[in-house]
This record gives sequence, C-alpha cells and structure tokens, in this order.
Amino acid sequence: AKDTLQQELTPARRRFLGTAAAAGLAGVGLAACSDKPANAPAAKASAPALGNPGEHGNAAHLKPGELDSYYGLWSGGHTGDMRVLGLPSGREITRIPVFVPDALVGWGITNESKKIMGTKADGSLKYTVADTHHVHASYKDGNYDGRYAWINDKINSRIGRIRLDHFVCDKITELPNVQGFHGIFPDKRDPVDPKINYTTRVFCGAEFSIPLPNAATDDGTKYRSMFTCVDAETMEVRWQVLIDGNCDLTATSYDGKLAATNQYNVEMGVKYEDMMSAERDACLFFNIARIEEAVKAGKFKTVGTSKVPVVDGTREANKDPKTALTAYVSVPKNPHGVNASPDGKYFICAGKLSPTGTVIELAKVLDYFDGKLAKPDEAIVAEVELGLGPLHTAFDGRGNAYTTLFLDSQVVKWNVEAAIKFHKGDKNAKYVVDRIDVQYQPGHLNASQSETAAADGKYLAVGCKFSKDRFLPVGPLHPENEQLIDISGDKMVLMADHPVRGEPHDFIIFKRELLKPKQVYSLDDSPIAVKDAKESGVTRNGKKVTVKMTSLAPAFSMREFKVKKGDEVTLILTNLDKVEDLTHGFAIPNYNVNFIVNPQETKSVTFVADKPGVFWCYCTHFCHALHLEMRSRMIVEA
Ligand code: CUK
Ligand code: CUA
Ligand code: CA
Repeated sequence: AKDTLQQELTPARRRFLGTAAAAGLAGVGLAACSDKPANAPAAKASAPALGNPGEHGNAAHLKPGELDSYYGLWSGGHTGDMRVLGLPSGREITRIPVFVPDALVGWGITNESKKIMGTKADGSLKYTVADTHHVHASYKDGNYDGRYAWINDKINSRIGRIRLDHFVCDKITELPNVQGFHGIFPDKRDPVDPKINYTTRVFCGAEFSIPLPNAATDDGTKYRSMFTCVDAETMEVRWQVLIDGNCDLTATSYDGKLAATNQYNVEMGVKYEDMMSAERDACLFFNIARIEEAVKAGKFKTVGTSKVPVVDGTREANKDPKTALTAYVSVPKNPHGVNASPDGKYFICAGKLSPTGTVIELAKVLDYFDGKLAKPDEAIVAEVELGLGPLHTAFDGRGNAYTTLFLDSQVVKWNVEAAIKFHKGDKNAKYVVDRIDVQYQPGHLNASQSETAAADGKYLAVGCKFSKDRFLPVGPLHPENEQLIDISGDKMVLMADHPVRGEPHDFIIFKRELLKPKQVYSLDDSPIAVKDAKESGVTRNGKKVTVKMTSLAPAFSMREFKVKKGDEVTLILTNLDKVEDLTHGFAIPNYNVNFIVNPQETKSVTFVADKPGVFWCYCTHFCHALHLEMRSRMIVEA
C-alpha cells in the first residue's frame, strides 16, 4: 500500500494522470461526474502562479494576529450547519448549527434549541438530518445590512434563519406542500413601497415535484412543484405559486419586482432520461406585486391541510402577459444556477448540459409583463458559449462575469456587454477574457460582495467538489477544495487551496465592516435568566422540579443539588461572567446533557432523573485555572 501511495504522489505519475485526463476530455458527457482522474492537468496545477501575483500577492497568508478583511458564510452541506470563514485566509472561524444537533454548543440538547428545531410529541427532535446548500443574507439599499442570513435544508424542506448579531439560528420553518427545497434568495426591496428598501421576503424554490396533496401516486404526470414566499421577520409562509416544471436555484432583482428560478425539468420527468429530453428548459420569472395582488384579491386555493394561499403560475393560466403572474423564458438544456448582475440589469443562467450562458435583460422581462414584448424569450440578450458544464456565475462589478465549468474544471471570466454584442452579430466582440484551471470540478463560486450592488472584484472563492491529490490523504473521504483566486487584475491568479469538511455548496463573501456582532449576551436576552446567584435553588411542583443555577468562574452557584428518582428536572443555567470569551459548559454524566453558556447567556435542559446516585456535573469549556475543579453534584435520591 505504501508503494502505491508513493507512486500516486510522484510527479511522473501526476503528469501521466494529467495527460490522460486531458486526452479524455473529448469524451465528456454525464460520465465526467464519475471517478475518473480530474480533468485539469495536474502538472500545470502543481505549478502555482507565483511570479505573477496580482494586487493581493499572497494575502491569503495572514500573519499571526492579523484579521481577515472579509466574512464568508458557507453552507455546510449535509452536515446541516453554516460555516463562517475568514477571507482571504480561508480559516474556519466557527460553525453555526442549524438543522442538525451539535455537541459543542448543545444544539438539539437545550430546550431553547429544540424548540427552534422542532420536536415530536415525545419531546425528541423531529429531524436529525439535513442538507444545506444556499446561504444568503438580508439587504438594505442593495448591500448587506448585517441582520440575518438564511439557509435551506433540502432534505426536509426547512428554511433556517441566522441572527448575525449573535451568529445563532433563531427560527426554522418547514415549508408545506413541497419536497427538495433547494434555491433560496431574499428580496432586496419591496416591489411597490419605495420606503421598504430592505429585505422583507425570502423566496424558496422546490426542486422535486410531488402529488398535491401528497399521496401514493406513481403517475408522475400528476406531480407538481411550487415556489414559496416566506416572511423575513415572522418566518411564516406568506404564499406559494403552483408552477409547471420544477425549481432549482433562485435569484431576485434589485428593484424588488422580480424573482426567478432556473428550471431543469420542464419535462416534469421522473427519470433523468426524461428530465433531459427537451432541448430547452426555462428560467421562470415571478411578478411579485401581481402575485401579492392576486393573494389579496382571494384568487388562490389551498392544498390539503395547509392554509397557505396557493396562486396559479402555470403556463396555461398565464397566457396574457398583462395579467400574468409568471413568465417562462426558455434556456438551453438543464440549466443550473441563476445569478443577478450587480448593476441590476441581468439574470444569467448557466447551461449545465449546454456549454452556454444565457443573459436575460430584466427591463425586457418587465416589458413583457407590460405587454410590450410578444414572447418572454425576447428578453434573452445573449446566449454564448462558455465551456463544458457551466454551473454558477459571480461578478466583479466591472462588467465581468465568472462562471464555473464543472466538466472543464475551470473558471471562465467573460464580459457581459461583449457577450451581448457578440450575440447581436458582432463576431469580433471577444467576450471570453480569461480562463483558469481549478482543482477540481467546481460547483459554486462567489466573488467578494458579488451579490450586492457594491461588488468589489477582489477575491473569488471557488467550491471545488473534488480535491483529489491537493491535500494529505486521509482515507477514502476527501475534503472539498475551496480555492481562492485573485480577480483584481486582468488575469485570474490562484492564491490558495483550503480543505473544508464536506460538503459545502454556496457561500457569500462580504466586507467585515458590514457586521457588528455582539460578543457578550445581555441577561435580558432570555426571559428565564437567573439574574442573581441568590436566585439559585430547587423548587418543586409535584414531580416537576426546577433547578436554577448560575456560573461565575470557577464555580457554579450550587455545589450540589438534590432531586428524586422519577422527577422531571428542568435545569436553568445563566452565565453571570461578563468577560468576553468566558464561556462555561455544563455536562451531566450518563444523562446525555452537555451545553455551553456564553457570557451573560441563559440556557435550559429538561430530563427525567431516572438513575439514582451521584452525578458530577462539570464544566466542559476551559474557563479558568480551576476549570477542572468547576463542578456540582446532582444527587438523585432513590
Ligand atoms: S447547487 Cu450545489 S453546486 Cu445545491 Cu447551489 Cu450548484
Ligand atoms: Cu467553567 Cu470551565
Ligand atoms: Ca430538462
């Protein structure tokens, strides 16, 4: 085995892999998703772009004590969490548990987190698996305002909200009537009220079609998909739109008037062969103001037991553009990704199975809704060849788009206005500006501030789905390779590889000044805070026992407490330490209890004291020279 490893890592072997892979490029098809060697020539990849550093040189390496200049919010994939990275260093600063339990903070253990996550009648968690793909944050005036971020769970169709003052999830909503909730995007302002220049809605696209209401029907022609609007503040579902085809990703316009989803299954097939049978699929636009008028006017139905208003967005019901709620703009074969350009003018859909990028002009989509265009497809202003397997697009704010090419293992930089000229017939318009190999097979990419009107064109992060030979081997499961590219100059320059634990998809990158997180809680943040150590004690109401406790390094307010076997114990712990970074933990052996309390934070747990004996409750989070001595005894009397 050692020999094999050695062989794998020798330069000759890598060169061989590179050439073989390059030769294999001609035959790419669906098979490129397979376990074949990476497409990008490894020999080339192993020669880093030193000697050609862009404006940022090797800024990816920060000196000890230096802080990053950007926050990155990453979806965690099927770990169900959200990751916070600092950029350009690529250092992972924290993980925010959302849909799945987390042992560090006690997510899924404390009463407060269980209430957010959702429980069954017996008090256990409703779900313990999730699959997060997309993270987007709230806007004001076209830029991030630092209030919230939202993240999707594709498995159980849940949307989670993260408060960006505390970096914690505070609400989760399960969407009714849908499966495979995938694309998510907040609006950027209200379509009608000019005073509402900030996010008030979050749009959610459902990828899978199901019988409505769900029933055991194997006839796929009866399955339908919906587009959902969630209220950004209350997190309640406002309305849904019944559509033809499916949803994949979601984008919103800067004027608040339009939202869109790319559709790869206009065929409404249940097998992939059927899903790729049509030459063109679609980018489906939603006229938000009209949809909300229809809801207000009572022109909706409901589905099953759900009370959510469902309006009709199907092709058949929306033939007259002047009253249409939806417009289906056709896009080549199984597109993936729809992204809004920072100038507010265009949505770009990548072709995935077609080597093209489609540029749709939003002003023309609005013209269509005004009856000024005969067909929605007249809003297409460019459809240009980019390379094989285009997926997602980011922007630099200087008119250039950057699209991942999954099959080519590349990022292509292209100029949008030049692409429009080329499409119009100016064959001298050179729209492809640059290409760079990435390692390997990129999915999402995003540039600093790319999803805002303040796109700054400095850094581009690329989420490579395969890392192959880029890191020390750690067994069969490889990390993902999040690469960082300097896009400040004409040529893209690869700056760094960063391994991340599987399996992030999308992420956003924004200037650190846009966030002002709090680093200490307020006692008033919790209605059950034990605000003074003197309030500590055990109170009994029949078999229900409440234990109130505080922590102040290096001691808990009660060195011991007694309960009786069979009691239902609710333990409330407030951390009275005010010092930044002074977190305590609270673990009870054999009771499956462990959680942390940050400075001035309160949490509670409820459990049945079913085992008699002495249980040393101890602090799990290193806090003080006497951290190991920071204990309390729970004495459960038989
Ligand atoms: S999807 Cu993963 S690479 Cu879920 Cu945004 Cu495109
Ligand atoms: Cu308190 Cu460790
Ligand atoms: Ca299709």
